[in-house]
Amino acid sequence: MTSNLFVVTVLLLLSAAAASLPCALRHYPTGSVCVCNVTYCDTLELVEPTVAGEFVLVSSGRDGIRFQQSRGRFVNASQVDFHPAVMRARYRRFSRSLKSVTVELNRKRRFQRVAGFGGAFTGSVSYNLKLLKPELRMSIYQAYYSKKVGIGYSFMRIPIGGCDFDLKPWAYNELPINDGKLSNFSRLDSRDVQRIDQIKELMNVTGNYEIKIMGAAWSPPKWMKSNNDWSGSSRLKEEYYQTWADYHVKYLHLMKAAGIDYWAISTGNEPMNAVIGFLFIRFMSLGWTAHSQGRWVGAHLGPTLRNSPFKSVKLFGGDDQRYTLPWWYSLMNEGHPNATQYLDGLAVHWYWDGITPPGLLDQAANLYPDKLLFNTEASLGDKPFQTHGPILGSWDRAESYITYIMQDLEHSVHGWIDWNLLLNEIGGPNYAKNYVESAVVINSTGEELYKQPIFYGLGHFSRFITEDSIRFETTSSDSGLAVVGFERPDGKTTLIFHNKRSSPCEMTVRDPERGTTQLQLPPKSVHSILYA
Ligand SMILES: *[C@@H]1O[C@H](CO)[C@@H](O)[C@H](O)[C@H]1NC(C)=O
Ligand SMILES: *[C@@H]1O[C@H](CO)[C@@H](O)[C@H](O)[C@H]1NC(C)=O
Ligand SMILES: *[C@@H]1O[C@H](CO)[C@@H](O)[C@H](O)[C@H]1NC(C)=O
Ligand SMILES: *[C@@H]1O[C@H](CO)[C@@H](O)[C@H](O)[C@H]1NC(C)=O
Ligand SMILES: *[C@@H]1O[C@H](CO)[C@@H](O)[C@H](O)[C@H]1NC(C)=O
Ligand SMILES: CC(=O)N[C@H]1CO[C@H](CO)[C@@H](O)[C@@H]1O
Repeated sequence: MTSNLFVVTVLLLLSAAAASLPCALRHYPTGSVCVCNVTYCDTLELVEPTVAGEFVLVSSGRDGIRFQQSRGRFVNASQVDFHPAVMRARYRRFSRSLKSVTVELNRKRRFQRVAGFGGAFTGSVSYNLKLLKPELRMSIYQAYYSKKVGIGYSFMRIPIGGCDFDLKPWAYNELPINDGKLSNFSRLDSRDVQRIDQIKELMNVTGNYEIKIMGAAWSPPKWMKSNNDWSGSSRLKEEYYQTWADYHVKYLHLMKAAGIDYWAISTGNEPMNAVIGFLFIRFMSLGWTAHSQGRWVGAHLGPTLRNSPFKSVKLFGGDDQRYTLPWWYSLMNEGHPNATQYLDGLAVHWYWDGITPPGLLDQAANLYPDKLLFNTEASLGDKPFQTHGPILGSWDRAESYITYIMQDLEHSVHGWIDWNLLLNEIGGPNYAKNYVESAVVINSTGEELYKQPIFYGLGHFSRFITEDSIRFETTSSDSGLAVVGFERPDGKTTLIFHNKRSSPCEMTVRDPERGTTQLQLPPKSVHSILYA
């Protein structure tokens, strides 16, 4: 299970200079995880290349490597610094199965500017963190949000009130009922207070005080809804349209007073759940048609937010599946001509991406070129025929993430936010038993954390594609090797490669500005290369 497959052909095979702590790999029948305990947790520490053409390569794969580093240098093809004979000797072991692939860069063809990556801090995440030994809590904060030793997340999604990842459904001002003035929404819930303490601890420990927080409500208190219930088919009662807008601004006020500033809110999580999904979705939801949500946003939420002290908080629409693109937004405007004008961004969820064409993302981006396009939720094990909850060490699940993150990046997406940062062994807690996978799993004893392959898959993007990186065109000569490329604001280039094959491949990268390099990629592996 060591990294034997991995050779850089460009001579300069320096020892990994950075003092990353390696993964403490543990094998389960279903795969391999990296174990963190109170005294140990692996890190990703990089010495970034500074000399033109020098690179650091970070690799993870099915066979057990995790963020393994090597270094090398691009050479000009004309210089022929590397000789095919040398390579052949090194690669003798693979000579029969080696597939040659060429990757070409075209920096002149440029696409979207990436904002960043993140995860969701649900009630269950907060609950799980509370179970952990303090040292492990610090490790998980670092693992996700440190830009020095972790995967450098910069976004965080937080439910406004409850969601399904909680011990029970909840909202503010559940009592008194029919209280249009929200007279009892004057303080935060104790669950918020706990979460705020944890977020402050996270910021303190990681030194990352710039985290951009996005809020989303799942459901108002039951009395605002047509069915007076948490789940099932529902709509917002017309007489509470303004109350529901005020509720959002009250929440922003109370969070600000507690020291947490929001970067954005959405118009509400998955509005279709309580319109078409209520037969199988058992957790708190509020149903909207696009038309009525347009009326609410155009006449209530939009003006209320823009006339409040939180006028610069961004507003994201949709927050639902890809198949709602782009028709949801045009129907919103039929509900109110100003509806989409209030939106700064379009939020989309991953769950049906497998059967919905990614071209819908580009259509939405073309129709609304000034709006941010974010994936705001994804988690595996949601379908009835799948294993719910974590599969420890599943590389297939990491590959699924890698595939869909790349697909989104190739189709106009600016930001990518994962679902729960941390779940327990069964993928919860979740009062609706809607258990799913998570990139990091806790042992409920609080003594260990398991970093799943998904965590590394995410990190290959989030750590390297820094804020304001611009995607440029890349092509691969083989469909088994996927690649995306970015020019970062610090002038460095990063490429992420995914060898989907069950065999190694020999890859030649041609960058017209830096030259050529050859790398060998193990079977089923993902790589980030960063060069000056
Ligand atoms: C913690 O993990 C490290 C590295 O795997 C190991 O050496 C150590 O024994 C572990 N400690 C405990 C208490 O399990
Ligand atoms: C206000 O809400 C709290 C729960 O947060 C509840 O205990 C209390 O009874 C409510 N007050 C009124 C007047 O309904
Ligand atoms: C931040 O950490 C320092 C020690 O590293 C501690 O003294 C301080 O109380 C912490 N602040 C918060 C808000 O947690
Ligand atoms: C739409 O917004 C404009 C200002 O941008 C305002 O003048 C107009 O009245 C609004 N339309 C409606 C129907 O509210
Ligand atoms: C969690 O820890 C307990 C106690 O050490 C152990 O028996 C159990 O196997 C651990 N769970 C996993 C998934 O390793
Ligand atoms: C590493 C190296 O020598 N790179 C050079 C390759 O050639 C291009 C253009 O011909 C130069 O710009 C690079 O500096």
